[in-house]
Amino acid sequence: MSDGKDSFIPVNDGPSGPGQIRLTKTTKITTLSGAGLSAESGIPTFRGTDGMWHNEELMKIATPHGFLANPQRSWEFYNERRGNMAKCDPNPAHFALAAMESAGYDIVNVTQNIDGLLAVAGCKEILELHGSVWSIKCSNPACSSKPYENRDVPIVDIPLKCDVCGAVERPNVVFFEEMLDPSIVAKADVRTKETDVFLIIGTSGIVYPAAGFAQIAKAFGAYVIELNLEPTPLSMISDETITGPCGETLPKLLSTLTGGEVRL
Ligand code: BV8
Repeated sequence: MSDGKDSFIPVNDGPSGPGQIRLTKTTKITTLSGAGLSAESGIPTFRGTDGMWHNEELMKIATPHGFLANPQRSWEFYNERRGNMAKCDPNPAHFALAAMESAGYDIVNVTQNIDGLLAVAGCKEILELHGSVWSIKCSNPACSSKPYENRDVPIVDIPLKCDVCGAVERPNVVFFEEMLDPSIVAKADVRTKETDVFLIIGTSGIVYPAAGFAQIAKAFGAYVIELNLEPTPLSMISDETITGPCGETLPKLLSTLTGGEVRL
């Protein structure tokens, strides 16, 4: 936690709905976002009715062994997602977060999303817990090659092969059963523990260690606000839950909490 009381001003006691605290320029704000942040941009979520992870086969593909067992099939899956994401633009929720940053608020966006839309909207302080679908890396952990950006849609000669060691290349995302990048986790951990206000935006809150950052924020005294279409396991630790599409609710919330300074 930073300097405590004067970093944000509770307007009244007890959760009574949005707009009861005021964000100042010394308030440390951190967001934890999931697929719901990009849903209104046209990117499907994972666990909604037509969600990808309901498809056993796709769930298997997004694991290290699943990828290596069938790199061709895996690349077809990621090519399709890259193709869809390339057609999608940031929505008002992404732009509201970028507007906070450009207005001089101290905000860091921790995201599970791999679509890169926060950066497209203009956010600079971003921690991509699960990597980026636009980054490619060699699948051989012993290889000296470095990840690189590739925005081709589609990537034609799949599966890509590493120029250095010849192994297949893969999307630089965190598959299930894979460790997250420890340097990114460490940055998110330090930030979460000093945060005054923690916004949980559009995540089902069931994937760990990502969802755990909400619990850490709460345990370290942050004021937690969840924005979602429906309750999640993180609702019970939230001081406020705001129901509705975040493309509408987030700009309204940030405008209220900044006394109208940040308005989309
Ligand atoms: C790890 C990148 C240590 C790839 C993703 C058994 C064996 C091994 C591991 C585990 C296990 N059991 C549990 C685990 C841990 C596992 C995990 O948490 N599993 C879950 C499913 C239970 N975690 C891991 O494996 C992590 N690594 O633990 O390493 C380890 C190592 C070895 C062995 C054991 C442990 C790695 C997790 C990262 C996986 N990678 N994606 C890719 O995308 O292709 S996960 C995937 O889920 C995405 O990253 C996604 O972001 C993430 C979370 O989902 P959400 O973003 O929340 O999306 P979802 O659809 O679920 O929800 C959307 C929400 O938005 C909903 O609530 C909806 O209501 C809301 N919404 C929709 N529209 C809107 C909205 N809200 C507001 N406005 C709207 N318009």
